[in-house]
Amino acid sequence: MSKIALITGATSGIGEACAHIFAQNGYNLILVARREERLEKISHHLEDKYAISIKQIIADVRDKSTVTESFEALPSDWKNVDVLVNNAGLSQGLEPIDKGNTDDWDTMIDTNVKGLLYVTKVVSNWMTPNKTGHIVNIGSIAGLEVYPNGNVYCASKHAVDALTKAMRIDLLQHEIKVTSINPGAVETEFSLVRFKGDEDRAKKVYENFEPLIANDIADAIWYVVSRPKHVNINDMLIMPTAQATGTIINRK
Ligand code: NDP
Ligand code: 8X3
Repeated sequence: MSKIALITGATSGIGEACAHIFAQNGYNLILVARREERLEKISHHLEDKYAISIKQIIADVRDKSTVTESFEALPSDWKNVDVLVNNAGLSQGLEPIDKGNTDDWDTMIDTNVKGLLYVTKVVSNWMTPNKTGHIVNIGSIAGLEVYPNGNVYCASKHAVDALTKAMRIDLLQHEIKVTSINPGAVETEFSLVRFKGDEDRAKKVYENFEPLIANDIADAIWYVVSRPKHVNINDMLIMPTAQATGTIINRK
């Protein structure tokens, strides 16, 4: 029986790259995101290319009942999830705290923190009776330091860091591994989403230095999940060579 990975936010960037690398390594996949057409296209491509099976779940991770109902509706053999990649997440805006948009704050906290919790609640309950499983949370350099105007996004990723540590403690008795992967600048749709479709502003974020690409992170995630059972990588901070901190970048 092939192993199963459940990946949230699989329609773009890091989540999509993870779907590829797990598929390439023979995993069956449960892919979660909101954009149905994209998810379908990616799923069909991977099923054809790697002869694996995929279940698609169109869900907004912020919606607790949708997450619970759509996940629990999976056939029981699909609930033997070996790896959960809690990747769905986003930033909205880059403003000082007094100028921030409170709807953006809700979106970031509801997605990055509460969505991750709703998904983890369901999937960890599938893992515990099996006494095996690996939860990989996508944090950020923004979860380890705070940068100007990053306020609420940084707070949400600091929460992910705290939850990763908490999960590792609470799930220890169930032999479930928990890892956080904390990337620096990765060129994905992240900045386009942060700046609400402003392509010029998004492009500038990655100008004049070589950022990471989604596959760099997927590669690290694959390394982490493919260690022997007795080895857990607690966390990993992965930066572009040209980036020293959240804001110090060696641009040419
Ligand atoms: P992308 O914008 O390219 O991908 C984000 C993914 O998350 C999309 O597939 C999107 O799918 C999904 N998503 C967003 N909101 C929801 C939601 N409410 N419900 C379900 N799925 C959702 O960005 P990245 O790949 O860069 O981001 C992935 C993760 O990596 C995020 O947690 C981000 O914070 C983190 N990260 C990114 C860094 C970077 O520099 N890019 C650096 C450090 C961390 P859809 O819209 O179809 O729902
Ligand atoms: C994304 C990286 O530094 O742009 O988490 O916030 S950063």
